[in-house]
Amino acid sequence: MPRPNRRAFIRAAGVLATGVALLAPRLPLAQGMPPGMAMPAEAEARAGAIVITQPWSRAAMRGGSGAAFLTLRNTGTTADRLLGATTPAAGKVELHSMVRDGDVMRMREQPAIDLPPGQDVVLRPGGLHLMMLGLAQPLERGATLPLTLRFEHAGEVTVQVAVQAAGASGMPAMGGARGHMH
Ligand SMILES: [Cu+2]
Repeated sequence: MPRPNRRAFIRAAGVLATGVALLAPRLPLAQGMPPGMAMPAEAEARAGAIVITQPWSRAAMRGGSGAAFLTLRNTGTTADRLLGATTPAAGKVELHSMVRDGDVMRMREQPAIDLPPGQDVVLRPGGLHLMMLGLAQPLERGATLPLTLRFEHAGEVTVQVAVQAAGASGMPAMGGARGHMH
């Protein structure tokens, strides 16, 4: 009877595909980013051993909330932590993670984001992000807003967050390898 075998094979292939899909988001950013990516000079900032790249957000309405995303690379040999952030564009900024609750993903505030030495920590849609609550102004596509990050050891640094379209899933140049974003 070839049928049950075939079914088992399809099931195994499905499990494998799910495994790959789960692993893919954990790849270091450098592997997911096409070479020659256009990046404004101010898009990379540094605080001590922490290098911050690709700060971006999505268009959002005044009074609402918005999420900011970026990559934190700890180039040092000791652990650090992101403790918080502030921006004049919002009343409050919280550190959020996404946790599965049954069939839905929910945001959960956390006190800090761990930055292990020698590693990239990527804040992105569906994962860790900086939640800007009570936007004092609308976030308009093409605009930038200052965001000051506070680290336990590296101190503070202000980055310029580039506002993308409301439904953006990344910086526009990332579309090169993953499909058109505009
Ligand atoms: Cu959130």
